[in-house]
Amino acid sequence: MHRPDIDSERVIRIERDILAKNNDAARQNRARLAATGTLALNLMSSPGSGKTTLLVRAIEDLKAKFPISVIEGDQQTENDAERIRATGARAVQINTGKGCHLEAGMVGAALDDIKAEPGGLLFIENVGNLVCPAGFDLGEAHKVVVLSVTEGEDKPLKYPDMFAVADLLLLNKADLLPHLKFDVGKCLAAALTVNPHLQTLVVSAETGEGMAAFYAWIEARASLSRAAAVAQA
Ligand SMILES: Nc1nc2c(ncn2[C@@H]2O[C@H](COP(=O)(O)OP(=O)(O)OP(=O)(O)O)[C@@H](O)[C@H]2O)c(=O)[nH]1
Ligand SMILES: [Mg+2]
Ligand SMILES: [Zn+2]
Repeated sequence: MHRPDIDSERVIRIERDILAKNNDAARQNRARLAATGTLALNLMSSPGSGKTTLLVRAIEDLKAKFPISVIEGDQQTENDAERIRATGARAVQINTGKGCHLEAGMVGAALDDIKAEPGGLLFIENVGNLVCPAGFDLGEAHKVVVLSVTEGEDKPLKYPDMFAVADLLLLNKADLLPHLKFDVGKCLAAALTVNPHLQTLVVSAETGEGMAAFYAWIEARASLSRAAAVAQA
């Protein structure tokens, strides 16, 4: 909100209403996902950190074990959904137009289209943006932030909100480290300064380095989601 003609109290009221509406929709999504024992992960990063590349590889490696669906968020184009569909997974593309993040209501509408199979994985790829997606609960089980080594090790300090709300950091493009002055330890320390509970994995979506640990992380949480749905039924 940068309109000088709207007074600041009104801006705060509008923001509060938007977030309250979002939180209601997120609660509904979370209940739906819990009923089917679906593990939903919300992937967030700056544009180009490698979210879709990570998803394509993860789907290829996990599709024998889980039914997998993907909700793709971008301002424009169907490109990422097409990359996902090439793996055989179901994908719904949401175009946000001028919007710069996904909201829970959009995810709820996409869930109607997807009809996720019970006990599966749902990956939500948020709009490439390291700032405001952090503020919107989509009903996911976990938020995963992707940062690539070409972006600079101080990003967690500059954009702390995203790292504060995430449960897992995937530090991607590790294959490029030999070509860069990038201190992995310093970057992870910055992330942990912002969020001491953040779990961190160093990966390459290009070579597959480190991905087994990500899959183990997913599988552990997917079995908890399945067990909770069985207990609830
Ligand atoms: N070297 C290297 N390149 C990568 C890796 N992961 C992704 N890339 C490249 O980074 C570029 C962007 O990757 P995408 O997967 O499209 O990134 P994204 O985060 O989905 O981008 P948006 O959806 O536009 O926000 C592509 O050229 C990928 O090939 C990696 O691990 N190593
Ligand atoms: Mg993408
Ligand atoms: Zn936004």
